[in-house]
Amino acid sequence: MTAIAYLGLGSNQGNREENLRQAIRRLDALTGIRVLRASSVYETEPFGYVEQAAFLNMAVSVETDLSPEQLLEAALSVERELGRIRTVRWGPRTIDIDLLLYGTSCVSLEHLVIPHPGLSQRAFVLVPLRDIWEGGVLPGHNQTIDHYLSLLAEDQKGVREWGAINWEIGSDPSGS
Ligand code: GSY
Repeated sequence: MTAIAYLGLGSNQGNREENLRQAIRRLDALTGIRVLRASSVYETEPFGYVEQAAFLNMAVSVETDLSPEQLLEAALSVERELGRIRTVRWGPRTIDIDLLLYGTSCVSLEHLVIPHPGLSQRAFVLVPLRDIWEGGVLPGHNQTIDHYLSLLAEDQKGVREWGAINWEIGSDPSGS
C-alpha cells in the first residue's frame, strides 16, 4: 500500500543549495520512495539556537510504500550520507530531514511523532509545506496551514523566498 508523505528539509552548513539537491536526489533514488513535488526554497532565520547561520528550508512530497518508521530510517540514512553529525541540539547542520506528515496517520512513538511536533508553530516548515500541500486541514490538527501562519507574528516568521532547486538528474550541466 502506498502513502503520500511530506518531508521538511533544512541546511545551514556548507553548500546549502547542493545539500538540499543531493538530499532530494538520494531520497528519490531509494527503493520505495518517489519524490513527487518540491516547494520553493526559503532562506530562514534560525529557530531555537539563534547564534548560527541562516537556513535554507524547503519541503517535498513523496509517494512511498515504506512504513513511517522505514521512511524515517531512510531519511536518517540520507542525512548520514551527506555528513550530518548530530552534535549540538538545535545546532548547525549540513542537512536535516524531518518527517512532517504521513498520509492522515498519527504516530506517537518514542523516536517518531507524526504529525511532526512543532509543525504548526514554525514558519520555516509551514511556508514551504503550503507550496505543495494538496489537502485542506492538516491531519491531526483540524486547521489549515494558512490558519497556523496567521497565528504567527510577522517578526516570528523570518522566512523569505530564495529560489528553486533543480534536482532532477540532467537538470544541471555537470549532472552531479
Ligand atoms: O528543525 C530543523 C532544524 N532547524 C531549523 C531549520 O531547519 N530552519 C530554521 N530556520 N531554524 C532551525 N532550527 C533548527 S534546530
